[in-house]
Amino acid sequence: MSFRFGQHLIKPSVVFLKTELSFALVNRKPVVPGHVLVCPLRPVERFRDLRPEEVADLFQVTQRVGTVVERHFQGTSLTFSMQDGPEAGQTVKHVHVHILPRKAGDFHKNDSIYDELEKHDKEEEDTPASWRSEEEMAAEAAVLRAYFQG
Ligand code: AMW
Repeated sequence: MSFRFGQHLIKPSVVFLKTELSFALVNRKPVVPGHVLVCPLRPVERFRDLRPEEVADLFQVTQRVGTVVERHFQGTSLTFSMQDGPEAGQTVKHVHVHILPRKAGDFHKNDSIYDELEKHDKEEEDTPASWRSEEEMAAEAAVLRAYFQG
């Protein structure tokens, strides 16, 4: 079985957490190490389309995943971001929260991370050659999955 992420079919090997209403996957093109995504299982386009229980689950998963990726990738802070609609930079028409571990000095200007987020998956920049291999993504997902087991 695979997961739907907008127009993409996501293999279970790159998903590291699934709850009743949400799932978390590793990014094929992380802006920083540990840049992951949390999505509702139901493939709706906009945040306003979510039901209250989906919002609650999405944010609970976001909180749990943020804690894990900050620790695992030796961050000291987190950037959470949601691009909700095309004018906000959304490219995949399925609600998702970006979680990005942050460290001192990771960007020359702190808010440059938003410029990077805006352009990293735009057409000219987002060629298959710039994506990580499935093996690398599955290996990262396996390590993260272990934090949520037992
Ligand atoms: W958006 O610009 O819609 O806020 O963000 C889409 C995100 O999804 C980007 O970070 C992009 O790299 C990531 N992405 C797109 N397709 C896939 C995929 N098949 N597997 C993993 N990550 C993906």
